[in-house]
Amino acid sequence: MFALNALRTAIRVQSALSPSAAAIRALSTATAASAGSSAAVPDVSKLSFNTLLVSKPTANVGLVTLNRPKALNALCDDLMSELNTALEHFHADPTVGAIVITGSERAFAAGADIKEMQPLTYSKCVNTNFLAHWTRVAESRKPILAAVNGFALGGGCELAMMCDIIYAGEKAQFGQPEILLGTIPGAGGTQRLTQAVGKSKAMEIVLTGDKYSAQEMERAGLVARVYPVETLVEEVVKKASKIASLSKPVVQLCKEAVNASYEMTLKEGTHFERRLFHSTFGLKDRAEGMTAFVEKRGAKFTDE
Ligand code: CO8
Repeated sequence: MFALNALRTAIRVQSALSPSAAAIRALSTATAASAGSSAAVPDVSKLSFNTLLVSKPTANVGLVTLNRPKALNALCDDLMSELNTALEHFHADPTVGAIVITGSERAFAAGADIKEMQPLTYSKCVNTNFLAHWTRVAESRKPILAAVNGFALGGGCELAMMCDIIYAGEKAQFGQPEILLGTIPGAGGTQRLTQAVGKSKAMEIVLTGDKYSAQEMERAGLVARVYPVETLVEEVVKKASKIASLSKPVVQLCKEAVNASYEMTLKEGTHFERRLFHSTFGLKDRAEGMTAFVEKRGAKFTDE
């Protein structure tokens, strides 16, 4: 069992600088170091954030823990900017093959920060293109797994849906309550949710603003698997570590092919899939995987 809490505490570095600035500075230093020498790996312990904890619970997994406990991890602009920075860090780290995003046992995230949004006007939203930089998670090349305990509401549910796989603790609650606030979902709650659970269920969720259990959302197809609350993060890190141990280019192609199903017709999608499948025959890892099977041994992938 991972000593996650001890690890999180140990890697949190307090800084007198503005945490975002400190994080960005540390990231640029780490990235520059890694560009200078292919052996240099950006050091996660150099990052410090206001609203997140970051760590590497295994050598090949990056873990981001949303950390605004008093606000139930409400997604403020600062948190989303820091999340982008943390993701950039893990993308720059070649040893990381998969990323896990989690929150606390009480809340994954209770939505976008309503107190921050309350004074916004239409012109401000349009002029600043509000939420435009909140979708970085969905653009990740590396697989991202959500480990959801507690509330995943509004933007919290949308953030989970931007991830590639959603795992839930058995007391997790999902919902899109924006309608109760006189607004509508703004980061995929009407789109990704409908793709995941179908029109009728998605309509019920967004039109009532009700909360739904992890078990119901697993049955509906939103959640891949439900775990006990206390072991959720550990189990998800194990899944992420397994994915990260496979061929990175093949994992990436696989993810790209699944995501293409959102955008393409069946004919286009299966054609795209077949072409990507053909392309794996240009990889050493494809030769190694099949040879290892024939020789009855474990495959040793080199990401080539
Ligand atoms: N924003 C800001 N603060 C919040 C939020 C939030 N979304 N949710 C909870 N908090 C704060 C509360 O204000 C409270 O703070 P304080 O103690 O200072 O008053 C603290 O967290 C604890 O909350 P409660 O006392 O309400 O705790 P309860 O256990 O009684 O209730 C609930 C928990 C049910 C989660 C309740 O807090 C709640 O209903 N929260 C709001 C949920 C919601 O409506 N979410 C949707 C927000 S709109 C949105 O997400 C738009 C998405 C846009 C795109 C986002 C892209 C990623």
